[in-house]
Amino acid sequence: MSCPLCVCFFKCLTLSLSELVDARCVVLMAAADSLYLGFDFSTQQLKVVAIDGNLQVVHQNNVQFDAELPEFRTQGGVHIHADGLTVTSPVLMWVKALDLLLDKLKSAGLDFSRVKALSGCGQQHGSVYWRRGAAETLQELNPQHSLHHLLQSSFSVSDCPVWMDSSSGQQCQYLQSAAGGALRLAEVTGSRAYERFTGNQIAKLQMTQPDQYDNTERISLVSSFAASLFLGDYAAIDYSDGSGMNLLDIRSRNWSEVCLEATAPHLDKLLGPPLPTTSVLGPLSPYFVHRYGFSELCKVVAFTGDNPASLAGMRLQQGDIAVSLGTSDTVFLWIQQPHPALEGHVFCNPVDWQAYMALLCFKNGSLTRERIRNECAGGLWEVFSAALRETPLGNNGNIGFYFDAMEITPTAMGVYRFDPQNNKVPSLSPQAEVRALVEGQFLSKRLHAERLGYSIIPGTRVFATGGASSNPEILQVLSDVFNAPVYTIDLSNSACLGSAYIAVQGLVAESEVSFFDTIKPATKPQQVATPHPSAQEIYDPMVKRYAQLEERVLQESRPLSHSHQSVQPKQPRAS
Ligand code: 5FX
Repeated sequence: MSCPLCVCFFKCLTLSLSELVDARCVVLMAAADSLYLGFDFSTQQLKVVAIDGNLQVVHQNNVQFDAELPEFRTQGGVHIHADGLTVTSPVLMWVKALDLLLDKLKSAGLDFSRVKALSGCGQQHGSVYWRRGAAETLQELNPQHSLHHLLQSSFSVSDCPVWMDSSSGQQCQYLQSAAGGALRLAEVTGSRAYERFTGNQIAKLQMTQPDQYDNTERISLVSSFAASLFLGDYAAIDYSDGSGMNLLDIRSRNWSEVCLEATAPHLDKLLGPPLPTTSVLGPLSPYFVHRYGFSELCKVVAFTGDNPASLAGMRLQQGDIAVSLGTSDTVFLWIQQPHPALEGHVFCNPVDWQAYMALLCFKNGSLTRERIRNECAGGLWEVFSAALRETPLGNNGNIGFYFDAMEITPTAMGVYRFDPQNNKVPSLSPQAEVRALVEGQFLSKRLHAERLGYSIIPGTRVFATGGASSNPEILQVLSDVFNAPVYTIDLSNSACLGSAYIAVQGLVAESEVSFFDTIKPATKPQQVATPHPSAQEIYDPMVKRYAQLEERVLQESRPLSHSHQSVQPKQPRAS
C-alpha cells in the first residue's frame, strides 16, 4: 500500500498526523518535478499558470480574445447588444481559446506528462447551455481534431449571458417575491436578486427562447463548462461558484427548491448536484493524453469562480480580509458564519467547505482618490501622503462620503461632509478632505464587511493589493481603521495561482490535510503597517457614527440613486 498523500511509499506512513501536516510531507508529495496547472477563463482572456512541486510559478501564458480570436468580433471579450443591457460572449470563442492556449504551452516546451492535477476558474455568473447529445460528444473526443471543430454543434445557445449582463430585472423581481422578499432570498442564497446572477439569466432564457431551453441537456457555469472540457464529461458546479446563481442554499449546500421552482422547469436535472470546490472530478479526458502528452493519471479538480479562486491565491485564512484598491475597490473576506445582507454577497468558501467568504464591490476607488489628490494635493501623491501623515487619526471628528459615481455599496451618489457635531458642511480644509476620503473609504469597507459577519479578532490580518497598495500612508490608515496589521502580496494573477493551489489541494483534500498546510511552502506575504495603539479607541465608535451618517446620506441620495439606476446597472469586475 502506498501513502494516501504522496508518492513516497513509506516515509509518510511512519509519521504522526501532526508531523504529516507539518507540510514536509506535503512538499514531498508535491515532488519537485510535478507540475500543477491553474486556468482562468476570465472576461477578456484565457490565462494559465503552471506551478512546480514547491509551489513556485514556472510558466504563465494567455490568449487575448479580441486580438487573437478576431473572428468572434468581441470587444473586451463580450458583445454588448443594442439594448445596452444584454451582454454575451460566444461559447466557441472560449473553446477555441483553449485549443490555442494548449498549443502555445506545447510550443513553449511545457512537459505535459509532469502535470499531476489541474484546476481553474471562470468569470462568475456566466452560463453555458449544452445541446442534447453533447455528453456523448464530450466522451468521444477524437484527438486528431481541435476541440473547436469537435464541439461546434454541442451548444444550444451560442452566445452565453455573462456577468456584465443586466437585462434580467423582471426575473429578479419575480424571484424575490417568490422567495419572500430580497432579504429572505439573501438569507438563503447569500445575495438578494442580482441581474447578472445565473438563475435570473436562466429564467430569462427559458421565457424568451423556450426552444433553446428545451434543447438543452445540461447548464454549466463558465467554470464548470471549462472543467467539462478537461474531464470529457459534464463537471459538477462547485459550492463557491454555485453561490453566485441565486439558486444554491448556502447553508445546506444544495439547490433551493423554492428558487429552482421560481426559475425554470426541471432545473435540478439540468444543473446536476453541486460539489465542494476541492473535489477531484476524475481523470483527465484521454483526448488531452493523446493530443498533448498529459499523463493518464492527471486529475481534474473542480473549477470555481474567479473571485473564490483569488481568495485561495491570496491565501486568506479565517479572520483575514483582503482589500483590493483599484479602479473599483473590492473586499474579500473569510467568514465562519454567514450573515447575508442586502448589500454584498456571501459565497461558500472555496478552500474550506464548512466556511464562507464574502465579496463586496465599491465603485468609487482610485478615480475618486485621484480626483481628491488633484483638487486638494496639487495632483501629487507625496502631498496627498503628507496630508495623511500630518492629520490625526479620526480627523478631529470630520467624516466624508465621496460617491462621485453611483456607488454599489451602498447604493448612493454624491459627496457629503460632516463636522464633529454631525452637521453637514460644504467643505473641509484640503488636508482634512484627504483624510476624510481615505478614512471614509475604509470605514465603509469595515462597516459593510461587519454587516456580512466579519469581526476583528486577535490575529486578524488585512491583505492589501491593487495600485494604491503601494502607498504606505494609505495602508497605515487601513491598518488603523481595521486595527489590524496590513500585509501586501505581489500577485497579478491571484485567480490563476489560486486555481493551481486548488489543484494541489484536490489531491490531498480527502486525507484531511488543510489547504494551509498544503500551501505552506508558497512565498510569505510582507507586513507593511501596524495599527497605532489608539486605533481601536478611535475607530470603534467612529464606525458606529459612520453607519448613522450613512443612513442620512442614503435618505438624501435616494432620488439621485433612482434617476441613475437605469444608466449604471453593472457591477465592476472584482478581480
Ligand atoms: C463578481 O460577482 C462579478 O460579477 C465579477 O467579479 C466577475 O466574477 C468577473 F469575472
